[in-house]
Amino acid sequence: MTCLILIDLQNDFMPGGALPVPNGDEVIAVANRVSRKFDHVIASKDWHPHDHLSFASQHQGHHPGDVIPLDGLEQILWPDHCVQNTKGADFHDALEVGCVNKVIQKGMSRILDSYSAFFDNAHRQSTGLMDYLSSTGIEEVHLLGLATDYCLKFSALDAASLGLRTYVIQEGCRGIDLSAGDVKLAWDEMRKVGIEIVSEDSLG
Ligand code: VGL
Ligand code: ZN
Repeated sequence: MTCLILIDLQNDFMPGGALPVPNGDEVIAVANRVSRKFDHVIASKDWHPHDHLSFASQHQGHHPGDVIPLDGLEQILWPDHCVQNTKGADFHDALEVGCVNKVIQKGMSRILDSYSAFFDNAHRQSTGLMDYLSSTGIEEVHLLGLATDYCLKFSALDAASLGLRTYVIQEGCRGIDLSAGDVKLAWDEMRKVGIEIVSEDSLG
């Protein structure tokens, strides 16, 4: 069974959103074209409470981009984004959600961020995605989405370390590059652990 995982194709990560990924909207057309080629499509949603502690607004004197210790981990502070049940947390309007078989929410625990669609950043809690894949008989995943250097990368790294054959569809990803070079490093990190970076054209 072939499976595509769409990472965080939500309004707040699009140009004009709260945490815009440059050209993030360009991947929607890729997602729509590619979704038809897979047996099974899963979409993740960053899904934060309004007072999530990854938000700079929750920490007096801090600004987006600052890094603080949070519950034993280094946390990058972000603008408020993807608050549960807001327009910013909705999928982009042009995403063909009819193709999506399953939605996975992440980042609900106030104190812990969750870049990966599999586990929170401390690897304490699973989102249920791996159980879902196992019970559906899925052993191989293709991923695309936002952002290359955060949620996409950590989802792909977890997929590979869980023993799934993992492919990332290059044209379907855009990154933030908070520090110049982050996106390139993310691609290198993924390749190093055996993740295959593929182009849309190579899909059957
Ligand atoms: C993301 C930063 C904060 C992402 C989510 O989807 O890549 N990045 N929350
Ligand atoms: Zn987030």
